Amino acid sequence: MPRFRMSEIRKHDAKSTHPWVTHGDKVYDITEWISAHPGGQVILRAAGGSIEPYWNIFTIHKNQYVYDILNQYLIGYIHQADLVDGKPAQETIEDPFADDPVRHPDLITRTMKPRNAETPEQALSAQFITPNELFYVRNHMWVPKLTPDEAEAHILTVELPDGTTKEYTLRDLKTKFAEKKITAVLQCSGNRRSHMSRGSGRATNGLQWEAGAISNATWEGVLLSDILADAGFDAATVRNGTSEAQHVHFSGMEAYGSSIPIKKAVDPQGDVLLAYGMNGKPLPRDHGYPLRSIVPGHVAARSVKWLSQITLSDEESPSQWQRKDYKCFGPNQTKVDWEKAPAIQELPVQSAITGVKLGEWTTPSQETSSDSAEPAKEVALNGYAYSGGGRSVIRVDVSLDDGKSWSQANLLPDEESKYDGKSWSWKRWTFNGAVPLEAFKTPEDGAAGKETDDDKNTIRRGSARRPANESSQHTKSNRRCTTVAIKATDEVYNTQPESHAATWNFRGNLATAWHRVQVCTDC
Ligand code: MTE
Ligand code: MO
Repeated sequence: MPRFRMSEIRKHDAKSTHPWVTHGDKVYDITEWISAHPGGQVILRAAGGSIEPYWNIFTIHKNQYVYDILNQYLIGYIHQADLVDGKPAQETIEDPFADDPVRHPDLITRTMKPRNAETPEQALSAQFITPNELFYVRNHMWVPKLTPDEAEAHILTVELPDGTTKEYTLRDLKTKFAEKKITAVLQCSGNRRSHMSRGSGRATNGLQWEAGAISNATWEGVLLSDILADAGFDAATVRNGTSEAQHVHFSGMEAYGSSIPIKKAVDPQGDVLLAYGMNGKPLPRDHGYPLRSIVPGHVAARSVKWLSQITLSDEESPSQWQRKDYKCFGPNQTKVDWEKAPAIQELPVQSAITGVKLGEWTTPSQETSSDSAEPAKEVALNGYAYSGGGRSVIRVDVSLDDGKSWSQANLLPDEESKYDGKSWSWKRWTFNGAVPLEAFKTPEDGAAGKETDDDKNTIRRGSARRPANESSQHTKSNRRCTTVAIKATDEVYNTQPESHAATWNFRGNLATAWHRVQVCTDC
């Protein structure tokens, strides 16, 4: 069989009429395979070079039957001159993430390739609208790159159940349909997963997010229901039960995909957008430039970035992110039947503490103090609360003694963002209170050793001086802690579970137990 120089292989890229890929020192002509490839055109991303870095991302390919398929297309080998120890030289293998955009340094990086980063705590409750550059990033693969011209000409294909298709360029969407703005939260199903792992003492699979895999933005775009109607889909068939289509699939340019029920897509109060703008600017590349779906009230996995295809179908999306991920099981179930659990769509009620500040010791005044009157430590808390399905949060409860007694936080009067009675945004809350001295326990009392969600967020403030009237016994061990806890309730009175152990699932999805943070002070 012939041997090919790398310079020749490079010419058989995605634009060539005969795309090639390499694996090891073998060269394959994949022209015939593209139309049959289950992942579609995405295989072209590897054309002109090695397929291996992609298989490291889509590990499903590391399978004998995949090698067998590829072997049918073998046309030769890489030239000896381009091999080092029988393998292609490292620098000839392209990094799929080489084109990823530069990210704001304040984002908290969980993984670089693919890029996953959470919004820093200060930014979570500082503003109602998360700035674009601090909005959390959750990518399964690389970030597609389009020039502004390519973006305007970017084509969205809509396929109806009978197989007919209609194409829209981004320009069509922007100029031929009414623009709609929706302010909505996106929350990853893995938000607070690390709290579930620590709080339950059981490891979970997945990115160990803290409380920052959630953000709120104003999205500009067109209503999905308008586009479906234009493409020839009759929404009345959904209402009268004769619709063949039961699901709307969204496919991204890098092969990510998922789906939502057709009911949500055509619900006049559903507000599903095909968005090209974010907070008044074009979508940033990390967030789906030039087009993404925004499914308010649903898990963010359904808000598909770099959107290129919409398919109406009687079945859910066949993608692994629809069928083999983003589902929950019982705490005892570790070998699971994926088919049996529904895909997560609407989100449950969630809340988190994103800031803790300890203030001064306050001493009760002479008149009000009784014999037992004790000094207390001022504490200021803030955070967010959110519920899925458009259900607004009606109350946030705060406990300064780990759940024994509760008070209510103050919900900030942010823009209501109610759309036909639906609330798609988070609510920010603040709380000012005082922790009585007796609630602070020395670590020996057990408080500091107890599992809280936020061991690493433990607040240590040594600034406060010991109250003058405190007895000398406190001088020996001076670090004292208490656990503050919060929970939110939404408009249908759903609330958060007390323990992560009770909702633990091996994938660590939907970690919504009370957020508990240990607050320590040097008395
Ligand atoms: N869409 C594409 N095309 N690729 C992806 O990896 N990740 C999904 C969703 N849409 C993803 C995607 C997941 S799991 C989440 S949580 C959100 O995008 C994150 O959106 P963001 O990065 O804009 O915050
Ligand atoms: Mo996610």
